[in-house]
Amino acid sequence: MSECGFIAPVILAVILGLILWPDSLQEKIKKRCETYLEKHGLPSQNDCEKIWDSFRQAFVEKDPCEVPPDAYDSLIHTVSQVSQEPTCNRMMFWSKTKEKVHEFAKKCSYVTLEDFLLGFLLDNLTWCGKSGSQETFTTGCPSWSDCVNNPVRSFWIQASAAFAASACGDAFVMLDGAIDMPYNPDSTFASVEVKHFNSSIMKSLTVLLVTKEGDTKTCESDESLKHLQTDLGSNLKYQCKVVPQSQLQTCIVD
Ligand code: JS2
Repeated sequence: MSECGFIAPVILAVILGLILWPDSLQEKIKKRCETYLEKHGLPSQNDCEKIWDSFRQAFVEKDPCEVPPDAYDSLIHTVSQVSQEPTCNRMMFWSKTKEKVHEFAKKCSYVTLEDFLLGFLLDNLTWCGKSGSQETFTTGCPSWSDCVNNPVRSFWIQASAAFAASACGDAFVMLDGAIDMPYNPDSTFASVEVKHFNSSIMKSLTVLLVTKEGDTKTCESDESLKHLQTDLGSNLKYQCKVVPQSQLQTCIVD
């Protein structure tokens, strides 16, 4: 086969790939935005464009280690104008239980941050910008621990704070009963969310301590949960229930 005969199909494949596969960050986020609004029966108009612009301005043209959490305040405000579902008594936090909590929340009609538009848009994505560049990048970005004010870490801190501050009625948190410290002071749940609970709208927090066969940890025996109770203070009612992992599918956590 002549060289031309070989190159043409490759070029065609690349072009098709670019058209059929939304690989740019902007396309991914706009697609997620439209999917969410449609699923929740919300009018999209040009809201997804506004959301993209608010998101982009938080980190584009900035050193990827100089993006503080409040850089996302405009995005959080824009998203709150577009989609604000009252979900009192169904909000669920988590720590070290991401897969389990999302399966449980979906089956048992709870809502996590990732079920809200704000978390749904960016769950499992990586992004950053660069000084002096208008581009957005999804590779070569600082990891969670490379520097404190990186775009991804700052987003989840600010989004988690906003989610926690909006928690109303009875809220829940799924913690892992199989690890040494289910309530880890360095976790986002402990260091951000618990600190932003608002007892003027939130009444209680119930821990669902998920255990596997043979786990001996109980709500009463775990030292870290005593620290959670202290951190909650006296204005929020605290409850804790051991939930065998095998029971999660039944949605019965009483
Ligand atoms: C989601 C990400 C990503 O209550 C939960 C959520 O609201 C979350 O925002 O913060 C809590 C979980 O964080 P924590 O307690 O540090 O538990 P973990 O299992 O160590 O989760 C680490 C990831 C939390 C922040 N985060 N959240 N979707 O794509 C995502 N990426 C990161 N880094």
